[in-house]
Amino acid sequence: MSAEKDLFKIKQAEFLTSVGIASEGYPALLDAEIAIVGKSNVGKSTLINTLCNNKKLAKTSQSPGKTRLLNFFVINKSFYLVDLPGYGYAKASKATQESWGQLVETYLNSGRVTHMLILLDIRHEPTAQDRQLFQWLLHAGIPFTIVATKADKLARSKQQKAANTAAKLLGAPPAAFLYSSRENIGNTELLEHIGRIVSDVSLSH
Ligand SMILES: Nc1nc2c(ncn2[C@@H]2O[C@H](COP(=O)(O)OP(=O)(O)O)[C@@H](O)[C@H]2O)c(=O)[nH]1
Ligand SMILES: [Mg+2]
Repeated sequence: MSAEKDLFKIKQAEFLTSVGIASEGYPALLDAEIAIVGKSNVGKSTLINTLCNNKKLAKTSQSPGKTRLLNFFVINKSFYLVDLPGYGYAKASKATQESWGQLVETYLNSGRVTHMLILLDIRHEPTAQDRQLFQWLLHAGIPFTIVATKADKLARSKQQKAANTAAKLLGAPPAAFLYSSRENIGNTELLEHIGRIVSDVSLSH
């Protein structure tokens, strides 16, 4: 068998449903569920669109803080990518921030999430909210991967060090994937990683 045949590919991606605080429940479980978190505007929706090679799949926004729902995308009819609502939007009201916390904390503790991709902007230190979310994740025992987004904003020679430093400042081991949707950095590596996560879960069932 050629190595190429073994490469993980996203052949099919479709939006299934959104879940908010007032929703009835989550969709039926699939083989795996990979949730994507990070503050507003870090590049969550763009990353999903780049991974799936479909610019219209997840709504991206110039004005941060608009998504208030968990958005479930079915990939290859076998697992979910879940776009979580962002946090840390300065103009959000206290009530909005509380409902965000309730939605996300309940979801993280639901036992559904196989793996989290934690997105950090490669240029910025993690915020207090990034660190709080990371603590929730540790508490819930969810395996995670740190992804440093917008790598194109730094010179190539500085990217990996800045990404690892961001992970370390979050309180995680100092290792992060580099990613840029704009310059196509790290997409192949992240796809491979997702392929491994999904096949590991399938093996353990
Ligand atoms: N330079 C750069 N900008 C990006 C990248 N990914 C996303 N953006 C921009 O960042 C903004 C927020 O992206 P979005 O995916 O909506 O972020 P979300 O709020 O985390 O879902 C948009 O203006 C995107 O065009 C990237 O890799 N490089
Ligand atoms: Mg978004």
